[in-house]
Amino acid sequence: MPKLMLALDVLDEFEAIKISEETSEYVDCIKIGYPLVLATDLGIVKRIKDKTGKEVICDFKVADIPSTNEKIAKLTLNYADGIICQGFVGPDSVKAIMDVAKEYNKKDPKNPKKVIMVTEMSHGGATSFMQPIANEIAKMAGDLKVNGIVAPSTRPARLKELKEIANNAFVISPGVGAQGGDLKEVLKVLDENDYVIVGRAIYLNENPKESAKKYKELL
Ligand code: 3DU
Repeated sequence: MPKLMLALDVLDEFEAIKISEETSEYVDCIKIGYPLVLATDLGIVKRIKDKTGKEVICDFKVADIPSTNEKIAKLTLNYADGIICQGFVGPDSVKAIMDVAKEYNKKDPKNPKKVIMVTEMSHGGATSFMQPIANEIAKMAGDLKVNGIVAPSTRPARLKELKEIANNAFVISPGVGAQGGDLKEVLKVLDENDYVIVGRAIYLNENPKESAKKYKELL
């Protein structure tokens, strides 16, 4: 049974806290990204963690040269439990982030920071440029031993292939709900170490708690 990761892409702090508290019974982890952080500030990560006690992952899809990736990772992991980066920028850029995570983990080994790398994205346009190189990116994820990869629930066959290639990395997978991914097919691929990401189908529902409960039960 994979876990449920809430993608909290709302643009208002009050709403973000309200939804994360209401759904926390059913949600295993919360993912926040540019929408919420730019609408508030990076401290929102800590405020959500304090209110819910959940792990918070920052989806910044970091994709820069190593020295800039390092700076972004230092600032982000000061608050967040994990960070999402792009793999297409190559191993040195990803390693720079992993090195920052290692430094934090030396100081606090009980709460290890997670580095999660995007392989192939879930939207249609990802088939143009990302899909042709995604298997190699997944192989790099396995070689580098990143903690996790992002792979698409909108393409269960690709999800399966990328998970197999990335080896020991857990998978966090967007695409179920608003993007139309078939949860039944996804559940044939993912296991208890993996996460199904659901955003709009929960936070835009008139009753986010009921929707989170429904997804938790379906998982
Ligand atoms: O489509 P939803 O509303 O369930 O949200 C999906 C989330 O996952 C959202 O935060 C989006 O930015 C993120 N995501 C993808 O949708 C696709 C990817 O390949 C990677 C991240």
